[in-house]
Formats: sequence, structure tokens, C-alpha cells
Amino acid sequence: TPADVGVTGLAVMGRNLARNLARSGNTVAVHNRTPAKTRALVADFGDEGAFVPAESPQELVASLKRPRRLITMVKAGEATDAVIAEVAPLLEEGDIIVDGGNAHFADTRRRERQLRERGIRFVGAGISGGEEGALHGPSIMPGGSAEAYAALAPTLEGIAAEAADGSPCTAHVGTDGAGHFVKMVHNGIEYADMQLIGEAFHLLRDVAGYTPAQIADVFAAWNRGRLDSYLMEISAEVLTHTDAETGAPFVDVVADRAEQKGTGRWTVQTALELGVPVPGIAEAVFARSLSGHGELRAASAGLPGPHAEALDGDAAKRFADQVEQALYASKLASYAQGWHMLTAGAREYGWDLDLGAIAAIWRGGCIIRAAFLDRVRAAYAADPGLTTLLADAGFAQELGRAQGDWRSAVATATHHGVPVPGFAAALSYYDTLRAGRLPAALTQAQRDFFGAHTYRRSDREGVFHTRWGADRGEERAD
Ligand code: 2AM
Repeated sequence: TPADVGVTGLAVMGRNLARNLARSGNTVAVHNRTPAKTRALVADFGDEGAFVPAESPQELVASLKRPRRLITMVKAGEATDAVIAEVAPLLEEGDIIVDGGNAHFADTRRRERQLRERGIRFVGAGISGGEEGALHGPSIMPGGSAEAYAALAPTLEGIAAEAADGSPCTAHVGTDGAGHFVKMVHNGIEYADMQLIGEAFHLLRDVAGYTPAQIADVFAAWNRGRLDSYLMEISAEVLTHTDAETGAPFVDVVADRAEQKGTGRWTVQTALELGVPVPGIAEAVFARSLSGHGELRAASAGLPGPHAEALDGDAAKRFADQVEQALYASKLASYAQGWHMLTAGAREYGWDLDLGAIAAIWRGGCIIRAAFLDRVRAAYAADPGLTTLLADAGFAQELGRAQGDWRSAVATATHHGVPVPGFAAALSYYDTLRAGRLPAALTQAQRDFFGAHTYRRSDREGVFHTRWGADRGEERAD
């Protein structure tokens, strides 16, 4: 029987996605450059559903129902181009290639354009949820034409995670690179979430003096409230884990140098190009980077810090409550930055992004899945033109209640010498946006002084220059 869908690239993500497809009732053609992986998949999991192993790209393409639907799950970059170059000549007009890898959205835009010229429909689909998600239900963010999505919808909806209300965590995101762009922003938000949780941990450890096991209890309690999220849940789990070899808390044994595969960096690079301030995401990327600079840390280890005693008893408990407020408010700020970026990307690339629908498909399956995302969905449902999440009435009210504790947490962190780049950057973002006047006025004056870059006035229209080196008279410069 002809296969419903094909998967090429059977490393762990591809293999699990193929299994998920087969378990959902699809006949799945499977292929890998190295055929041993194809055979291993069928040998190990062949009883889970209908697999059609293919030893060559020709065999793979020949085994598919038309219009053919082929998902590539190979490494982003050159490998993806190589696979496309290999299979595209074998395909016919109307066939669909889905790239489920972690491609940069600019590559996806280029590939979509090139394949469209040849009549092949290309769908760049962001897939989040890791290995487990791929197998049991990821969040899927497909870009490409609406018609291509329509041909994929039943299949993708059948394997995606389900949100609490039963709706599938996938939807057509927008044309060409929109899916991979949205996935990139997801990952940027993920970096920020992880950094903020890390800062909360650091504060509870060093300021409140809690043990990892105690912090696990605090996180588990937070996870029952408004901070309910997958990342909160696994953080609590990790903190209960003891290293088998040493008997020490696992978190104390792991080297404290964070690595990154680069999607957070892409988010920040793209944000800079779009002119979108994403300080929370940028601080998260920088914090990982800084942690890895062992030579800087070693050279700085002797620098003086403050003398501050860890809090105890009730003071520690009160502080933990402040940290919860700081974490929640900071999280809100970084989500606001992520959504600002979605708005700007949509404008720049001509995507009709549904900002609420994106929140909806992140409610399940993906790494940042959280109850909170239903609030984001609701905020955009109530006002699709919302300029910033912070201005949503419900969120604004929560920020109003949190801000006192948020400030106290950041002040206490500073007093104790605990770095909180995420909390502090988020608070500065908040204070910048709500400020009546900003020192940008002085920046403009400086620029006019040294470079005659001109300025505008807040009291009337026009562009002006002051003759700083002469009589300091003002002239029109427009
Ligand atoms: P392999 O098992 O033959 O190495 C992740 O690396 C997946 O991408 C693997 O399934 C790998 O196949 C595949 N892959 C990497 N580079 C590739 C290429 N240039 N062509 C085809 N598949 C490739």
C-alpha cells in the first residue's frame, strides 16, 4: 500500500515523529541516509504501526501517495539543503516537503521561494517538545501556503499535543518562514524562562539559605499556582535528584557552565535587525555565555562582594514570596518582548500572524508550555490589536500588585551580591515603558552637540539643531 506520509532523517527526533505518525494510524514511509537506522526503527518499533522502509530517496518517493507529503528531519543547514537537492528532482508538481528541523527562518524563506518556482510546496514547520514531544505530541508551528497546510492539517493535528481544552497544538502560522520564525521566538522565550527560574533558584539558595530539596518544594508549590509550567515542574524534579556517585544534590555536581545550540542567539540577532528590544532574552543568552567564560570568572574570583547574612525563618519565607512575584512579573515582561518580536516580524515579512493562536498552540507540547499561555491567548482574543501584553488589563493589574515585591527582590539580590540580570532587565523594561520622561532627551542633546545629529522638541513639530560651538542659538534643520 502507498504510504500516507514519509519521514527522512531518523535520528531521535525523526524516529520519534515517525513512530508518532504510525501510532496515529498513518502508513509511514521511513528513510535515512544510513540505512541501518531505517532497519533499526522497523525492527524495534515495527509493531507500533505501519512502516514502509525505503533504502533510497527514489524508493522513498515512489512509496508515497500523491500529492506526496515528505517530512525531512535532518540537521539544519547544509544537510537540509542536501536532502532537498536530492529529493526535489524526484517530486512532482503539488508535492509537499515539510522541514521539521530547526532551520533559520531566512533559510526557510529561501527554500520556499526556490521550491515554489518548481511547483513544489515547502512547509517550514517549527517543532518543539524534544524527544518526548516528538513521540507523544509536540507543538507544531507550520509555515508555508495555506493550501499546503490544508493538505497536512489532519495529519499534523493528529500527532500534535492537545491543549487542556482539547484543541490541537498546531495551526497554520503564516507563509514561507513564519513557522520557523515563530519557533525561534519560542526558543528565545524559553531561554528567558530558564534564566529567570535559575535566578529564583540562586536567590532562594544564597539569600534565603534554602537547600535544593527545600527549593524543590517551593518550586512545586509555585507550579500549583500561576507559574504552573513544564519548566517549573522539571526544575522542581531536578532539585529533588541526588547524585548517585557522591550523594550530593545533583544540581551541586553539574558544572555551572551553560551551553547553547544557537537558537537564542538567532532570536537576539533577529531582534536587533528588526529593532525590537528583547533585553530579557538577550540577558538570558549573555548569562549562558558569561557562565562559560571560565577564564574571566577565575580572574575575577577574588573581587570583593558585600557582606550579607542569609535570611532566616520568617524573613526567608517572606523573601521567597517576593521572588515568586519577581519571577512572575519578569516572565510577563519577557513574554511581552517575545510578542513584540512576533508583531514586528509579521510586519517586516508580511505574515498575517494570529498572536492569540500562537499562544494557543504553545499551551501544550512545547518546552514553554504553561497555563499562563491561555492567559496570553485570552488577552489577544479580547484585543487583537494589543500593543503590548503589559497593557492587557488583567496583566497590568497583576504587575501593579507584583511591582513592590519585584523591586524588593531585585534590591535584596543586589544587596547580597547575587546576579539577577533577568529580573533586573525585566524590571528596567517595565520602568522604561511606564516612565513619563526618559533620559533619551539627554542622549539626543549629546548627539546634536558632538555630531549635529539634530533633535525634535516635545513642544512643537520640526527638526532642530543648536549651534553648540557658537552662540547656542537654535535653528530649524528640516
Ligand atoms: P545519518 O544517520 O546518515 O547520519 C541527524 O543528523 C539526521 O540527519 C541523521 O538521520 C542523519 O543521517 C541525517 N543527515 C545528516 N546529514 C545529512 C545529509 N547530508 N544528507 C542526508 N541526511 C543527513
